[in-house]
Parts: sequence; structure tokens; C-alpha cells
Amino acid sequence: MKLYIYEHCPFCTRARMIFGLKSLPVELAVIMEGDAETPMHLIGKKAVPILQKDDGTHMGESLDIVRYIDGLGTPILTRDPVEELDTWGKDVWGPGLKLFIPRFTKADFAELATPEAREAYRLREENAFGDLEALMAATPELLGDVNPRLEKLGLLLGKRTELSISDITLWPILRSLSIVAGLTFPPAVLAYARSLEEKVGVSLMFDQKM
Ligand SMILES: N[C@@H](CCC(=O)N[C@@H](CS)C(=O)NCC(=O)O)C(=O)O
Repeated sequence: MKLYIYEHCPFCTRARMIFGLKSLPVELAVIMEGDAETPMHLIGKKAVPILQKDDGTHMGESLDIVRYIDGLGTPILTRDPVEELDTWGKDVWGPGLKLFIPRFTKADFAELATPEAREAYRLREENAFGDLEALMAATPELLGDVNPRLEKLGLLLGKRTELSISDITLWPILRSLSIVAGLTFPPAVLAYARSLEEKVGVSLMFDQKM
């Protein structure tokens, strides 16, 4: 199977996670930012992730892909969703985006490998979020909002042994936040993030912190 992604994309990370967790091989294909033609041709809209199944058909929507792949063989997302984690993710998403999106536009990702692609991405995010430098300048207030949320997440995580769809939505948010200098992952959050990093085979972004 083949998975079309952007490396930075949290929705694509969801789809990558299930392949890693199930130890299923998948060919990754990075779509360049600014390339509307490839996704339009495959699923009729400009969005990733896109899965090319073994029968040659394509599907979009990250959680549909996760459920489809989990349904092949023995499912592993066996536990019920964890409501508190889902709520935590929904609540942190707004301020989190304001922290990680402007940084993504400056970071090192395959889909931004040409100046044209980086500019296409910058413009796409500027259209969605307004002045990205103004967002960078708002970092102190945003850190003041998100750091206490990370503290709270540490208390929620506890000892988790079985995986659920909540982990598939939560971990990509933490991966995205790991690019933000000035955020502190409390020990329980860091242990959780690192343990899933190992299992899913997708790297956190602490090494690109800015
Ligand atoms: N609901 C979709 C959302 C996917 C999504 O928004 N992907 C973003 C990248 S993070 C995208 O493809 N945006 C289209 C673009 O390039 O404009 C899913 O879960 O797969």
C-alpha cells in the first residue's frame, strides 16, 4: 500500500501510526506543498493523507484510513475512546495550532524542499491564520496557555496499556507541539510521547525546536 502525506501533517501522522503499530509495511509518498494536481487526481480534493489500497483504489480521511487498516487482521485499537484525552486534544488544538503552524512554515520537511513549495505552504497558512509573524510574536501568551494544559495531561495519562483511537488523535498533537521551544513536556507526557514514537516509527520534532 502507498500513503500520500505531508511530513508535518498531524492527520497524516494518524494514518502513519496505525501502520507502525501493526508493523505493516507502507510506501510513503510526500506530496509537495502547492501540488494540487496529485490529490485532485486521486480523491477529487486537495487533502492528505491519501491511502492507495492494494486493489489500486484510493481513500482519504485520516480516521477512515486508520479504521480500515486496523480492520485488516487482528485489530489493535481495542480499548474504548478515552473521553478526557479527546477533550484535552480538542481544547489544546486552537492555541496549539497558533504555536506550531508558524514554526512548521520555517522547518525542515520534504514537502517544503523547494522555495516554491515553502512559499505555497506559507501562503496557505497565512490565508488560514493571518500574519504568521504576529503569531510568532504571541508566543509568550500562547506558552502561558499551553504549558498548564500539558501539566494537566500528565495527570490524565496514567498507566495506559491498551491503545484506542484516542491515542491516534492525541499523539500527533504532541508531535506537533514538540517543535515549540518553551513548551515543557512533564515526565509522564514525555514518557508517553517517546514510548509511542518508538512503537509507531514516526519521529517527534524536538530536534527542530524553534
Ligand atoms: N479531515 C481530514 C483533514 C486532513 C487535512 O486537513 N489535511 C491538510 C494537511 S494537515 C491538508 O491536506 N490540507 C490541504 C491543503 O494542502 O490545502 C483528515 O482527517 O484526513
